Amino acid sequence: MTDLFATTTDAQPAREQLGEGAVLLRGCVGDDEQALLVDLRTIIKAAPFRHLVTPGGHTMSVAMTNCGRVGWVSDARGYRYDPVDPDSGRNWPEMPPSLRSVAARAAAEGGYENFAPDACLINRYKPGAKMSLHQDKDELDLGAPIVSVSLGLPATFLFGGFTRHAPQKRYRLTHGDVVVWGGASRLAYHGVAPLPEGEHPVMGAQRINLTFRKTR
Ligand code: MD3
Ligand code: FE
Repeated sequence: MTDLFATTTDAQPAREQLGEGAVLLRGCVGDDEQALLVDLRTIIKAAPFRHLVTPGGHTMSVAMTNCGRVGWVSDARGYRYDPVDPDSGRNWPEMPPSLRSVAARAAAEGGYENFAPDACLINRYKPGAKMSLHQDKDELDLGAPIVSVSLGLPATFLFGGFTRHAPQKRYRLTHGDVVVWGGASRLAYHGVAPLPEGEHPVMGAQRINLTFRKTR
């Protein structure tokens, strides 16, 4: 029945197909949020966020760290997955069960049973930070999806095609949203628009994005 007292438009659906093999699971973090945030804090203490430099010499506006067997790094030599954090000389922090289970649960809901990521790239956006249009193709197993978890301030995600100049669709990703990027979408160009100013009740003035990857 129509709600005569409704003051807002309908909530977004819990599940939305963004493209072939790409599914947005809104609020999929759910009850795992508290444990995930506690473990995230521990990871960030052991491997603090840093601004990587691209092979072209540009410092990224997004700050990054990693957990898992390997982490994504960028420097003058190029992009690669490396078991060692170059800032500490130690291995990256392990991927805790709280993170692993959110990724596995989302992957399964997206149609990928037994998703076993060995890397989790953690991106931190402060207002103004953005991620330019790119493809993720440094992973050897392109048959596995990438699972992304959004926390904190909402961002506009740009979802393009298979060439840099294909038209882009825009999606708003908010706290607790998870996207499973598999199939044909795995090699789509994508990026994030500059993060607007704001204050999130749980995360403060930032957005943190986790991307779970199977690199080999
Ligand atoms: C679509 N991160 O770390 S997550 C990245 O919000 C990255 O920090 C963005 O792009 C962020 O590489 C977007 C969503 C995402 C991640 C990987 C994808 C979308 C993707 C791989 C293929 C297609
Ligand atoms: Fe990406």
